[in-house]
Amino acid sequence: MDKNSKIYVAGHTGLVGSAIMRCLKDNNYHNLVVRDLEELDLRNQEAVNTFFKEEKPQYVFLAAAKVGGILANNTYPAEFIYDNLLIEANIIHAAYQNNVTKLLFLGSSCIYPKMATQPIKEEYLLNGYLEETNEAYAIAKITGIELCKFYRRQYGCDFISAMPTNLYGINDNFDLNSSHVLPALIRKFHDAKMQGKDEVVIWGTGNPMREFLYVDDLADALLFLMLHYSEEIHINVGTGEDIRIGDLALMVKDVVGFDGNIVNDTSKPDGTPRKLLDVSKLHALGFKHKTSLKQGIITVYNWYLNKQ
Ligand code: GFB
Repeated sequence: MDKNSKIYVAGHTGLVGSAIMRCLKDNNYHNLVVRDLEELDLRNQEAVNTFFKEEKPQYVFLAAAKVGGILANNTYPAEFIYDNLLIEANIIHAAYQNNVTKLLFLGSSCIYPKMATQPIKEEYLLNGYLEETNEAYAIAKITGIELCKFYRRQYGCDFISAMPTNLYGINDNFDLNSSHVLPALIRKFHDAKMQGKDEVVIWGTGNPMREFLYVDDLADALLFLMLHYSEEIHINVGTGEDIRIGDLALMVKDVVGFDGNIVNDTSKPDGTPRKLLDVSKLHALGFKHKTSLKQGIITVYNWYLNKQ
């Protein structure tokens, strides 16, 4: 991929897609192709085919997806599986038909079995049952990985898959019903501070462990993989460190400057107990994340404050 290559970023307004756009621009890739949701419905096969035929992108970052936190995944499983299957199948097939040089598909750490040995190696895919709260999303994402694998095997396409851990960053979704835990905590502690409340409710027991990667570090990793990785097996992208949700809440509380109590709502699900990725493969290739969790939360909170 050179600086003039025509690059399509699918999902360019989302958390991940917008970080990829920043990263590509910062690295002087200027021939970028994007389409807003209203212009191109990626679930529509004909529309996707027409777009690829007209634009003929050489490289594709497939960051478009229907995503959400634990409650959204659990509440709308049909939408999560249907939308994601269509988006992936349409883009990957069109990329094959239009001779895309290389495509990078984005999955998620929830593709691994609920009780996977920790830290989770790439090879553990499909060796156990999935976590129920995000099974629909996981099945769709596993299908995306398999599509890349089989299009590589049968047609020789250079399609690769990256599995990011839980992500956070600017342009995240802060809606309390559909967001992931980190933006939800930022908003909850901020609102409680502003409204002078004396407690903040967090979901579940606070005991699950999660690994968090700052989205601009992910984008750097994706560019690195686009340039240097070309294998059939997907590759994990994370920090290799995790934290208890209860301790994450304390960290966000501290950054926001809220001095009340934290209360647990155990009627809400915990989800998978732990999903720490084994990132030794990525590290061996020469990539390591830069942003500490505390620094990342400070950056996102400042961005959130400016947006208010
Ligand atoms: O980030 P989150 O929604 O996703 O939740 P998952 C992580 C943990 O934080 C769970 C707890 O144990 C939640 O119960 N939590 C505590 C909260 N307070 C809150 C809150 O206010 N909001 C939210 N959202 N959680 C998702 C999957 O799982 O992770 C997706 O459903 C995807 O498919 C994504 O893989 C990365 O890590 O549990």
